[in-house]
Amino acid sequence: MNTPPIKGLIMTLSLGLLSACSTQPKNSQPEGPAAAVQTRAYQAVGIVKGVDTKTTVIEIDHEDIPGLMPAMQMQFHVKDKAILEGLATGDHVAFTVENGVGGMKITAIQKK
Ligand SMILES: [Cu+2]
Repeated sequence: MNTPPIKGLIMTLSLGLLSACSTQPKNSQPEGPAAAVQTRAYQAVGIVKGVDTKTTVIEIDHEDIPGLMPAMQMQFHVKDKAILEGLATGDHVAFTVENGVGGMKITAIQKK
């Protein structure tokens, strides 16, 4: 009786499949729904160019915001009207801007 070398062949195939499955994913970024709703916050500085407390919009001449945009003068929406209290044109400010679903929003402003 001859034993065909089939057992050895199966062993080899199984080992091959195992090593293929043990490859680790390299990606550490959030994926799927987590990435879709992710909101990033950025710290920025600038000079107030105008405050509109009725529409909760503030215009700021801001410096470069790494990862978000270069220096420019633009209008931002704020998360809450209270954030604009006590601010006036010409104020030097440090602020936090969140970029997420629905666009950018300032969540905090401190006078410098
Ligand atoms: Cu800008």
